[in-house]
Amino acid sequence: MNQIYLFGHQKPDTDSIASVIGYAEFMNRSEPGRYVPARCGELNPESRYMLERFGIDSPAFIPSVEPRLSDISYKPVFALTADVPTVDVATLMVKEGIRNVVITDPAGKPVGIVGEHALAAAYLRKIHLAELAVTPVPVETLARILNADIAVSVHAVLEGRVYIAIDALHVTLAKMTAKDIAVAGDDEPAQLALIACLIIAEGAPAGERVIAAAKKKGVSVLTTPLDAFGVGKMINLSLPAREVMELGVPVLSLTDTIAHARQVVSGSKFRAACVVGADGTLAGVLTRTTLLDDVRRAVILLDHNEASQAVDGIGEAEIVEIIDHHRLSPITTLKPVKFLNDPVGATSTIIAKKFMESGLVPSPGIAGALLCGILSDTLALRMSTTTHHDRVAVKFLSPIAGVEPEELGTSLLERGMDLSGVPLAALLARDTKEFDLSKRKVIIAQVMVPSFSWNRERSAAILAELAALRAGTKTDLAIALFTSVMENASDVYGAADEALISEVFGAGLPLRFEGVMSRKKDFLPWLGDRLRELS
Ligand SMILES: [Mn+2]
Repeated sequence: MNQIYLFGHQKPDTDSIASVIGYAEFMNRSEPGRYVPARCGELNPESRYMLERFGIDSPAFIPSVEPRLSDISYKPVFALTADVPTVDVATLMVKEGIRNVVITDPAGKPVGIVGEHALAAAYLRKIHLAELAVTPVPVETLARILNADIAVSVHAVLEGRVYIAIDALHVTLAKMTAKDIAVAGDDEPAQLALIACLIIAEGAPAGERVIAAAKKKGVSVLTTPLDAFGVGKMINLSLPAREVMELGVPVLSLTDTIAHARQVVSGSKFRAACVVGADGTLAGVLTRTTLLDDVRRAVILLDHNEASQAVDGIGEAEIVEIIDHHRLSPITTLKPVKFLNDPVGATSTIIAKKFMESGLVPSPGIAGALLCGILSDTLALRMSTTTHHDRVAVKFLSPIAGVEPEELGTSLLERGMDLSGVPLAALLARDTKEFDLSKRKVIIAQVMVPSFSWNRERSAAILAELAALRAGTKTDLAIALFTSVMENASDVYGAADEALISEVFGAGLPLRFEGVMSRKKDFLPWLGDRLRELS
């Protein structure tokens, strides 16, 4: 089951995050776990508040939907460790019909690769006929390779040159050291003389005298049905994979893009690459065949339909659905796509409608999130974009979430306005404009507040800050508007000569200005008129 990722737009707002979470829950009711809520930007303070308040996990941060190696499904991996005899590697290759076996360290991290080419090259390069030898090999392993019985077991591991006793006995004996291995046939005097480590070939038995002598001298004895040539050949194949494997096979990470992997694989002499997980262990082997598939991530876009607002890599993704409430400037798609655009106040309203229409009830946390999405996008149902559907959705969601929409709206706007923890001076400096009005220098700051109680609780501090601002900027009049969208009004604060304040405002500050929301359209013309009358 391929997963489908749900994304809001870049720099996601609360409606984006809420609708992604809400729609993922809605869709997962019928296909649990298939729909993954995601985001391609940082959470804003309002969205963080929403997730915290309703105990919801943040959507996964996925900055790009460009296909990655993790989007490919890999065939089972055939890997062996470096100490495994090459004959086992070759057997695995034949049995499974594969061209390459990855060699890993004991922790499972790839260290090399054994392929047909490596085998051929290694045996041409490494095997010197004059010097048949075993690298350290457990006696059991050697016996298994030679299909041999262990008649006397003294050594755990064998290591040394291998001599086939075809010379005159004294010549062979002259060459051998105590650790070397002799291969003899059915010739008891030779068997007895050659004792160092003995392999009796051609199915000849190990006689009692030989066994007794071997035990006395501390020598291992193996008997095998193979002839001397077969023993020599198989001893060659007992080389551990480490001696044969090729190094330098490219290693890619599951997080690498497929585009990058294509370059690496086609540029490598192996025409393959090992793919490893975050812990460096082998996750799969990538070949040119694996890369032929057209891999695309399936995505659903919410709260936007423009490519410029979408997650990076959208051009290489498969869009399966779009749900939005904005103007149309849609992305072009390769396949037919479900597309629902409804000009309601929030995408979260559309998702809430889906729950209502299907008779499903969202969990309390999801209901709370959708409520946040609607209240955030409609400024608590006060924006002109608010529709009947938004109000119905709020009525549906509030009791499920167990919250009062008024209280939630105010709390959200407060977070959205990001007033908490910001010093007053910084808040006043965020949005200031300077004007020359009838030869007076005026500076006007504007701060959006969730409710007037926010500024009324801080009136003395605000007036003090404005006095400092006026001194610092050498202006005649420093004004701050604290505007509440909820109340469609502004509280006006100011610092100037007392006489000027009372002449302009006719009273002490702060003063409530009903209907004044815009500094440019509502307040500035009024102030300009007052100052002109005074001059
Ligand atoms: Mn929206």
